[in-house]
Amino acid sequence: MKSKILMIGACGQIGSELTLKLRRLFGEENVIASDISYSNLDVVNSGIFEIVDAQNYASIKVCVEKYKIDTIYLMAAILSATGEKYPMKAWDLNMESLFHVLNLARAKFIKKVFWPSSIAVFGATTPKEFTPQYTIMEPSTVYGITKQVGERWCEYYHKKYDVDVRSLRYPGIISWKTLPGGGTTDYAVEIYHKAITDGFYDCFLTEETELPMMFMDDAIKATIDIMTANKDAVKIRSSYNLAAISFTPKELAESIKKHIPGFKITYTPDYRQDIANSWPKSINDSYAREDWKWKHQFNIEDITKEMLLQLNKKYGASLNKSK
Ligand code: AKB
Repeated sequence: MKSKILMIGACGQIGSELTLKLRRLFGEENVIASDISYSNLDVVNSGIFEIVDAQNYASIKVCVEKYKIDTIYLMAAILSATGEKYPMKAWDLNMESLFHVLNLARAKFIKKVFWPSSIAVFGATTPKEFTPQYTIMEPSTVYGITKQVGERWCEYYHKKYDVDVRSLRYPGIISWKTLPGGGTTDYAVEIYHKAITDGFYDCFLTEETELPMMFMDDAIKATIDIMTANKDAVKIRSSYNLAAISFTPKELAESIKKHIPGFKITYTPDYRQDIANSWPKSINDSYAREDWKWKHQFNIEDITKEMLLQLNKKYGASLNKSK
């Protein structure tokens, strides 16, 4: 029997692409998308969609029972930059939603959970280069604190209640379909949009701020790989380090200039600089590579080529439409 999946936060940056991919793989009738509003029409119109409030246990449970869900991907979250503006909101959403889903699994309403963690679990005292899986973790953002605490709870529910919860520490994710919202790594998406629409980008991080990044296709692949791996292969039940590439805003701008020679970039660091300064520059993800054979595909040049190609089509199409 095919698994019945509920995506919570299906209109967001990762949730939307994950929903569409899972629908292609497992059939649209087996992937129920949900969010607090109808904010992504591709997701809403490509299968079953329900309004679900991730902070309301009953709202999730009704949906689980209605569709006989056995697997939940919990993609709703407030990210690092927004979390610093609304700390209590970030704490409440990120923690309450996780407890609701873990408790549904503990009570055996569902069998499997995916919950995303982040490089934000690391902090200023963590070794910055090739950050190991097990190391000092003193996150300085509310978002990072929720992710670190969440990891501890995931491992606890796995050990104490045999909950099959799987998790990845995502780096910054680069995609062209849906915009990210409220993160520190968002510059690496905005830059491509601005390169096409304005030929210019004012970056909110300094030119030498190196951060771990990944193309969306790789992030989706990693997520589906860990969720379809044999239970025994998933040895880490807090969250796996996950890596692809690392670069600075200057290096990213250089790769864009190869395609748009006139592209200009300036740097006006804001409050997000402190967040970025506290995060690793690069990640050692050898456990993921060993345990469930993770391998990334896209390097910076591949990403730039694909982003510019797809966004050119997108903006070309919308310009034509407005004519
Ligand atoms: C953010 O910048 O907050 C996120 C993340 C790295 O988790 N993209």
